Amino acid sequence: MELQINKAIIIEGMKDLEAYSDVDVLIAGAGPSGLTAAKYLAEKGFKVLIYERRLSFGGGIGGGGNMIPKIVVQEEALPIVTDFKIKYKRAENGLFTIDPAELIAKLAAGALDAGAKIILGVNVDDVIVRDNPPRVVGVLWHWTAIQLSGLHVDPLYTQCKALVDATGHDAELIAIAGRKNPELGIEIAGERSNWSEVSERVVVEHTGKVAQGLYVTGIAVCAVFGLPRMGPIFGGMLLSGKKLADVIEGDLKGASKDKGKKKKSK
Ligand code: 48F
Repeated sequence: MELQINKAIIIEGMKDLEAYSDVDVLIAGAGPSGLTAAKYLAEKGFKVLIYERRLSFGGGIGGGGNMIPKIVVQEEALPIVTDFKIKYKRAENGLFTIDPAELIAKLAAGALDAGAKIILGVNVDDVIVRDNPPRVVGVLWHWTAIQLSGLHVDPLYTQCKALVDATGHDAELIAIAGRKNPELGIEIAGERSNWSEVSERVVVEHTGKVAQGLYVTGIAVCAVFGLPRMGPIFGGMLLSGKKLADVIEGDLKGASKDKGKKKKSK
């Protein structure tokens, strides 16, 4: 039996790694924004992969508000909450509360049911770039266990048409891409102190493309554009993920139309 267990895991696991080494959209981070973007992108027919550093989903959801087990969303986010079949309860001043455990489970189930793939325990370390025009075309990744060990092990690659930084407060992938590749023209402004009402609006407005092939969603948007943070209100994270799916759809469909035109004119 042991050999059959081995064989099943190795063959099927390697098949997955090979099949997902080239995707339409690669999302770094399975927090609320990454999971939401993944569901809507997969529903639009794109091949979507999430790499998540931890062995669990949800990013900052699980801690609720300072470990009190509730998070908050506002009315504008309820259509998304309903799409994921998440239960909510009305609170005061146009706010609604949600159980963090339910939010984590249903965001992940929604992304997976829509066809997105999630691989846990993967740390996205760096980006692959090309010039003319300067653009991001993929990532370098390690198993998190290797990264934590400090061993000098070379990474592997995943190629993508769109790379999404959904890594949270530090926008760490965009920071690395910008620092190592000045030609991408990325400047990280740094997250500002809390102003929930403003932040929930501007985080969605600024969600989108940062450089050719590189996109940002979620709280990472605040670090990139110098916007205030918002605390344990999550509507903006969901709305940011959904908006990003529309932005990427427009860009990728536009790019494939341009390719079609070039082929015809040859
Ligand atoms: O931090 P996180 O939840 O980001 P988010 O989707 O949501 C932010 C809120 O949780 C909260 C807030 C607003 O309500 O202020 O903080 O923007 O999830 C980010 C996920 O990315 C993973 C990390 O483990 C977490 O699950 N992650 C971070 N860096 C990497 C990564 C990396 N380099 N490679 C892979 N995963």
